[in-house]
Amino acid sequence: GQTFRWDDPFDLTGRLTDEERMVQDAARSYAREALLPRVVAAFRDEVFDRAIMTEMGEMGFLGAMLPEQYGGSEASHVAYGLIAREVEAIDSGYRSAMSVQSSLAMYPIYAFGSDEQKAKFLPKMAAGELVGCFGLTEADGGSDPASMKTTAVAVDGGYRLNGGKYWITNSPISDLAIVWAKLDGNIRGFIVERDFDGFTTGKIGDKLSLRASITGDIGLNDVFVPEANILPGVQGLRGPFSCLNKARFGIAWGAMGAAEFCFHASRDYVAERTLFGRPLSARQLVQKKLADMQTEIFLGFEGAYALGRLLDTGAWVPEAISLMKRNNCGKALAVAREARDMHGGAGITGELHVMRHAMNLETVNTYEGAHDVHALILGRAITGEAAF
Ligand code: TGC
Ligand code: FAD
Repeated sequence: GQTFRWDDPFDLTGRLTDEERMVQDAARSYAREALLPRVVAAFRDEVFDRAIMTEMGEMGFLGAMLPEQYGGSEASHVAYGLIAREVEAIDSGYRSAMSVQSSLAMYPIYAFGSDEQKAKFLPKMAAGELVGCFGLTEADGGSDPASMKTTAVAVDGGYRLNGGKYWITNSPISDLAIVWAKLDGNIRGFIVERDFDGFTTGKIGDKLSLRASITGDIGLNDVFVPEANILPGVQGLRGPFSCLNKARFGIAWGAMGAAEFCFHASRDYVAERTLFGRPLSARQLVQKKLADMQTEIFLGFEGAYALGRLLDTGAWVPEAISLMKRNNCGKALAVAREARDMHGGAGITGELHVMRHAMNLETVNTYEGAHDVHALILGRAITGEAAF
């Protein structure tokens, strides 16, 4: 007969393809051997090591779902999710770097770019040689991107861009930015390259969350973008939202990867910690907390897995992504906070990681559509009334 596996109760591993298992093993080894040893200092010092992009490129993690011609391996959505799970088990900021490159910078070029744009940028981005960022959010209200003020005006040979973006992952280290701007009132995507005049990026400091990820702004002061750099294949909010669909799906896996780390850490900690003559693990209250964590984490993975299979076959809808992004981020944040509590005072230290996960997940619960914004997306689908 089968035995209950506390760390894989629904045999998720057994339902992966051989290829997906290989990707998972590679991502797990890389994350534990290369990322875990540097994360405590990176978070403390608020630095992102640019070399990580090159390493992830070598590992084949960047744009993994794209065809080989563009540096990918036609990995499944589930494989992409598994990479996010393993990387975010170490730090949400490292997963951010991967998601932005794959889903928010490479994907729009792949889905909406010209053949020339794909050939010029994608292989180098897959290798981590070029870093991309995604500029949708502006300072006046991230939840409402339709209200953006950044504009593009058609000029001889191209466009002039004016405006600015705020809260942009990787912008200070990026070689190119996918900038969404209004051209005659219509949202269009532009590939803005580092050396274009009038393009500036500044670092946002003093974050108390996602400190191992670099976040910045984008300034666009009369930036000339040649005709060759507009994304020809899409108009309107469907452009940026198509990228967000992919990234939000990955976050549904990643957030649960962070929660899973916290669950394992808590289980280990309570087994070691003896109080009132017995280990904490022998206490009912503690066991209930572990059971609650396990339940939320593995239900979250099941949902993410089901969604991944739907994405692979094309039978998905954006609302299902909102449901999983919202649920898994909210639940992961609750698990990380509980883990911090179960570690007592030691839970606040950097070396035990759990409080860093909780702090990071505050951002993860907000970006890519805040928790309540996804509730409103679902609410609109349930009732037919838009309540934004
Ligand atoms: P709405 O009327 O709902 O839609 C406008 C047009 O867009 C289409 N659309 C979608 N297409 C594809 N996929 C989706 N998920 C789509 N959602 C909407 C829609 O069909 C429509 O097309 P058309 O042709 O009819 O015009 O637009 P709205 O303005 O009412 O939007 C409402 C709302 C709140 C749902 C939306 O604005 C929203 O999702 N807000 C949240 C913003 C957000 O997620 N920002 C993320 C910024 S990037 C980021 O955070 C990166 S962090 C990365 C990291 O570090 O990991
Ligand atoms: P607001 O939109 O001002 O929301 C504030 C609060 O109001 C939230 O609780 C929200 O749920 C709530 N709210 C909003 N609308 C309603 C409503 N109608 N009814 C009730 N409540 C509502 N953006 C990018 O474009 N690219 C990036 O790479 C990127 N990286 C990021 C990295 C970090 C570290 C962070 C913190 C953010 C990043 N973002 C990025 C921006 C992110 O997507 C936004 O922060 C997010 O969309 C929320 O926007 P906001 O911060 O302006 O909050």
